[in-house]
Parts: sequence; C-alpha cells; structure tokens
Amino acid sequence: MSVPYTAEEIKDLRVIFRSLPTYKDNHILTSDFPEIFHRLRYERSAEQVEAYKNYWNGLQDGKVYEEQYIDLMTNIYKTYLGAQVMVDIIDKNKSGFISEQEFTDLLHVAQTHDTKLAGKTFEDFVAEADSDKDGRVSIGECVKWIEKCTNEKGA
Ligand SMILES: [Ca+2]
Repeated sequence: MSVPYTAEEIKDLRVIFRSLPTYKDNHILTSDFPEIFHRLRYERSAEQVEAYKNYWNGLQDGKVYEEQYIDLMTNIYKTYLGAQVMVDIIDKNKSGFISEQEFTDLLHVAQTHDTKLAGKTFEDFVAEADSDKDGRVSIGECVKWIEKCTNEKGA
C-alpha cells in the first residue's frame, strides 16, 4: 500500500467492485465489506470491518458508491485512512468544520486503525488540530491532524 494505483489496477478495482453480490445501480451495500476486504486481500479484523460497516451505515444508508470507493482506494496510499476523502464525507453538514459529533464518528473508525487515536477527546482534537487558533477545526486542519497522528505511530 505504498504506491498509487496504475490505470490498469484501477480497472481491476472496478471489476472487483462490480462483481460484489450487492452491486446494483452503481453502489454496493456495507454487507459486502467482508467480501470486498477478502477480494482485495486486506487483512482487517472482524472488529474493524464491523466499525466500517457501522460507520457507512450511518452515513449513507449503508451504501457505498463506486466513485467513493475508487477515491478511497486511490487516496488510501497517502494515509491509510484516506484522510481527505474520509473527512469530506465526515463533514456531514458541509459546514467546512468538524463538529464534536462528526469528530466522535470519525474517531470511532480511526481508532481501530491506530491506537494512538484511541482516547482522544474533542478538546484534545481542537487543541492539537486548530493551527490557526480560530477555535474551530477546518477540514484541512483535520486532515493534517490525522496525518500527523498516524505518521507518529510506531506500529
Ligand atoms: Ca482552525
């Protein structure tokens, strides 16, 4: 997972996506997550898969669209969480800033990847991520924070 996908590999990603049991009208359902991780040869614990499922179930009625999947897959090499894509989706009310509820939802998934994120409070998040000190964490600040936290990891 250290290099971007080639055009050929992206084609393969699409083939895999479209062959999933629930694929229909350009999306899959989260019930296919164990299957897709298996086909992509991603090793994820049952707990992580469950966290992804719960997360997406809350976001878009459990649907994942093909372009979102491709975006996630092609961005994931930068940070394994695909921080930019995730945060765009997380900012549910499109305010441009991360609310406490949005942060809580994000952390629930992120901490299954990196125990360094576990136990972070919203107050920690604002203190550490708000680099322009306006008291709010913008999407850009949030992406940088995730990258910083995950890059510090030793695992
Ligand atoms: Ca800020």
